[in-house]
Amino acid sequence: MDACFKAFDKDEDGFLSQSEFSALCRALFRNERGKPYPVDTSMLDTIFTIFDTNKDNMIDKEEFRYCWQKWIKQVVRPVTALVVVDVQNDFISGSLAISKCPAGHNGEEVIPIINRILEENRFDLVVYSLDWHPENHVSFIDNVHLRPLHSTSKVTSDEAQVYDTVIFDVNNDGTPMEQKLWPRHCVQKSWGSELHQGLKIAEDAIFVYKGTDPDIDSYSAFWDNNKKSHTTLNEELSKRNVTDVFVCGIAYDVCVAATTRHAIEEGYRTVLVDDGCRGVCDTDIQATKDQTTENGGLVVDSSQVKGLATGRDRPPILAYRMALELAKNKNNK
Ligand code: VGL
Ligand code: ZN
Repeated sequence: MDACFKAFDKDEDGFLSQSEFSALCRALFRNERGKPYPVDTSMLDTIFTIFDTNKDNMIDKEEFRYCWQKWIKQVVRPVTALVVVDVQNDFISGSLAISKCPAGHNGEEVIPIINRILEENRFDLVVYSLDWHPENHVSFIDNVHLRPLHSTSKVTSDEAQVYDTVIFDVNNDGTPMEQKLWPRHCVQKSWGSELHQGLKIAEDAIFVYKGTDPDIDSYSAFWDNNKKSHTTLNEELSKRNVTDVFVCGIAYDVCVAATTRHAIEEGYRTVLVDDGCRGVCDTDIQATKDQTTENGGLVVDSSQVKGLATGRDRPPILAYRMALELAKNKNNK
């Protein structure tokens, strides 16, 4: 840390000026081959302002210590998790096989890609999420008669078709809840809910079960669709000090999309591995990529995972997002 400070304190005044700090950032933000990423100055200004806690336009040794401990260290050596979303039989060749959906994807194609990602990288944690529904789950088309619909539901129980969206009247008290209706799928302990047998299971991996409450669906591996109750995922990540979450799996525009969005919302540097996903509908898949990028995540090819996970490829956007996150947490304290 001291050596780094010294190296960039060119005028040796014991402070990093804005231009000295910018030089440090430009040295930091390089790809695997050492080529500097283009960085806009407004981004550098914002990062400088975040770490210049006392707003004297200089970063002193104490401010630098914080910057080093909470930011530079993580940018250079991230703590990584791979989240493999719902690579289960039902989505590949079972009752909700995505091959029958509009995009016509073959879910099985993620298997060799995810296996290769697991072979080529050493993640600090590997997580497999499983859609894990009870028999009476609210998302099953054949259960639509089990619960009252809201007066505003455009589709009635008798008319409802697979992939329609209905509005349930939660607790019959007038609280509306939208629900897309799916074929019965991923029933707990059934063949359809098992992970595909070709999928490599990493050592010390953990499994996260979602959609277990009969009355609420849960696309994300973090939160249910109403963001009321959470799985163990965030706790498992934070107890290992995970900084970077890589997401892949099925379905791209449903459970992968929701998991990626929540990973960003929870403050993780979030990387969506495009070719490690297969989905339902092309326009929704494109929207998932666009939203990920707009929210400060990264959409990459699996060949880029290694550079990112080892901290040798350091795109500015992930570091920038992390600095913003630090600022947010500071302000909330
Ligand atoms: C999923 C639809 C219903 C998914 C889960 O894993 O993407 N899709 N339940
Ligand atoms: Zn489901």
